[in-house]
Amino acid sequence: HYEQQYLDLMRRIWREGDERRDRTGVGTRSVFGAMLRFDLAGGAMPLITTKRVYWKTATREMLWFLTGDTNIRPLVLQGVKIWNEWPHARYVKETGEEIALDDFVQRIADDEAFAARWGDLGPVYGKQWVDWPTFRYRKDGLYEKGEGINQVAEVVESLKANPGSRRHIIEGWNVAELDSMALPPCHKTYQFHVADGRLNGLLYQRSCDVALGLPFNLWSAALLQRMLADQAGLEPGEFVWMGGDTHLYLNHEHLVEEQLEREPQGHPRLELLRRPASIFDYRIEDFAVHDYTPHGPIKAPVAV
Ligand code: DHF
Ligand code: TMP
Repeated sequence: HYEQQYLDLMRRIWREGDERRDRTGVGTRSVFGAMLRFDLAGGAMPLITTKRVYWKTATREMLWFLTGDTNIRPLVLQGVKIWNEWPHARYVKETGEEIALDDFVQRIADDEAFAARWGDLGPVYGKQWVDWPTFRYRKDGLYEKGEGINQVAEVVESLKANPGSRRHIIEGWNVAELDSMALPPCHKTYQFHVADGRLNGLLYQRSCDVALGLPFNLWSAALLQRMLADQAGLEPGEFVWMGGDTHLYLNHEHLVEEQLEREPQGHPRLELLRRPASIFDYRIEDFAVHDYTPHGPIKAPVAV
């Protein structure tokens, strides 16, 4: 079963990973350099079945990236909670006001001006993907703001016009802007490759929370690959995931133990119900998952 790779990685990190303090203070066990490979032929997806993964939440996040937005308010209004902790932590730190997470999120939903001031994550994925800032050097030695670069649109074009290219890349790691981001990008580089009418994809993730982040990241990367294939008139090929610092948080022990007891079940498939005019026009209703009968959810705290 395709998911065995994920479970093997989890087991290996828990048994053999280097135990260390990390930025969050929670502590991790970590290995460096890991690879997973999945065949997406026939609509297969690397969706984890040994716990319930909220693929619609991850899909809404991907659609939000493609809008170029970096404010959590549109996610909050759809009930997507996965980015709430970071603006909340910044608010508490900068104002000294000890507001509870739920109350903060309610204010983001209710108060547009408050959300504009406090809901933004900085120039994270969405901004870099569809509006990578450019600056032109002028004769007088100053820089002038240029047009932003839409990397996603350019990849769709290059897949169609020049499929054999080795430059189909979407990059999130804008070195000059890292310190303005709530979190520097984890899933930072996507590369695509066309062979035999099939679209292959590769994600390089510099830092990976295997228990909470990775199930979302696998789904989302394969989803992006499917949308690109759909837009470029290609069949889905292979998806390769590569991790740098690949870790488990020490407070995820209960999850690791529970999940490694479970057996993968079934082979979920993703169906795209409609082909919109561009990659920026997909809606949540356009995605249907078949044959997903996962084990129950396993709750675990996210390290902020
Ligand atoms: N920080 C850390 N430490 N780990 C992460 O995985 C992470 N991911 C981020 C931002 N910062 C991060 C963005 N993605 C969850 C999943 C993905 C995600 C953030 C959080 C999460 O908490 N998942 C839970 C609940 C899902 C839900 O409530 O919808 C899960 O059980 O999958
Ligand atoms: P770091 O910036 O210190 O590496 O911390 C980021 C943490 O968030 C790390 O545990 C990896 C995790 N993460 C994912 O695994 N996937 C994601 O998509 C995101 C945004 C974060």
